[in-house]
Amino acid sequence: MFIKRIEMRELRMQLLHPFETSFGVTQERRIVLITVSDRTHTGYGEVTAGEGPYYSHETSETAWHVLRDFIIPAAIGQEIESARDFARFARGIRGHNMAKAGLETALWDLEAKSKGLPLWKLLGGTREAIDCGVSIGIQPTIDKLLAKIDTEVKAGYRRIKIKIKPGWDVEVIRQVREAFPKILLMGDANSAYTLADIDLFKKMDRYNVMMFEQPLHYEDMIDHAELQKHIETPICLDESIHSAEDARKAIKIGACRIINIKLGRVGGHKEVRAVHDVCRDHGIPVWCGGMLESGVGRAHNVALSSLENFKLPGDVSASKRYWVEDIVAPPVEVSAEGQISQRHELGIAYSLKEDLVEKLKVRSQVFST
Ligand code: OSB
Ligand code: MG
Repeated sequence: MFIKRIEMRELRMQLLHPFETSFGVTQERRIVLITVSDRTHTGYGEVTAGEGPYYSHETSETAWHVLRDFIIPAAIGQEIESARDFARFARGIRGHNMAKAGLETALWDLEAKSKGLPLWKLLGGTREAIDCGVSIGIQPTIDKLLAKIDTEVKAGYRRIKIKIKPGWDVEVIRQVREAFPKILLMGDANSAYTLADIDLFKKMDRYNVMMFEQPLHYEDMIDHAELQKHIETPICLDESIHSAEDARKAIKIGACRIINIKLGRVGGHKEVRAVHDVCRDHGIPVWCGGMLESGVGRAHNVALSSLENFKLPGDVSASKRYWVEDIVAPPVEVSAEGQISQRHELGIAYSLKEDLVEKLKVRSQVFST
């Protein structure tokens, strides 16, 4: 593949509903889309960084900078065999995994299209349909949360994740469990607690919660291993895992029993595969996390969720939960049974609505040979 042209576009997209976590509220997304072309085909990728440095240190702006000034200049005009060779263009760049994944994933889409394959097949996936869950943000009242859960359960979603934070935890979990005795329920704290909160986790341990996601510090493994010794509920790591090496270490010390894999956080499809394999080899199930993506990032998430060890429902849900109109056609849809079927078109298998993208675009930059 000859990297002939790369375009970065920043889009502004309004979420249908504000999304609140322990680290803040998101209403407007700044989405950086990457388009890469060789002489024949075009691949698409999405930078999943947030607007502010709250989930991680990266933002849409830092990703723009790192891509524009370091990654893209190293890639443009280069010939590569496979998207696996992307590492060459990021050599020496520490961190900034979401910036890297923006171009890396676009190259995978391009490679799949050049080879005449759907991306999920090129990645080695086997799941024709993936199980979907939803992530529900912190709500103004518990009644509003219960109503949202009811809507999502009726829509067919197979697992409900609620966001928790100090003051929105034990009582919320208790009431949700009382109202929905049978649902697969989990809580995501986005690093809002410390080991001083062990007793609170012991209280939440009673409600048959599927997992607590990233309860402690965003870089920690040691304290998570300690917390796991005191509770039955499995700990799932999100923020702390940036690579297969991180996953290996976390598993080794007992810091988690489940791992959430996010394409941006680990730097692209190649590392997703590596994290997936380490987890599989240790009997640790994984699931695909979400970052309030547009249809492009969502399509990549659908494809990677086809790998065998994605044994638990992910935060990959329908376009219509996020946007009035998604930028891909068709929109990503979830069946009444709570699944998304893999498509058989080439690459990410969803096409980009160019007119809509141009309308949402606030800036762009083209690099070409
Ligand atoms: O921690 O999983 C998270 C969204 C933004 C940042 C972090 C997280 C999330 C979600 C939303 O939980 C998942 C989604 O619906 O895309
Ligand atoms: Mg999370």
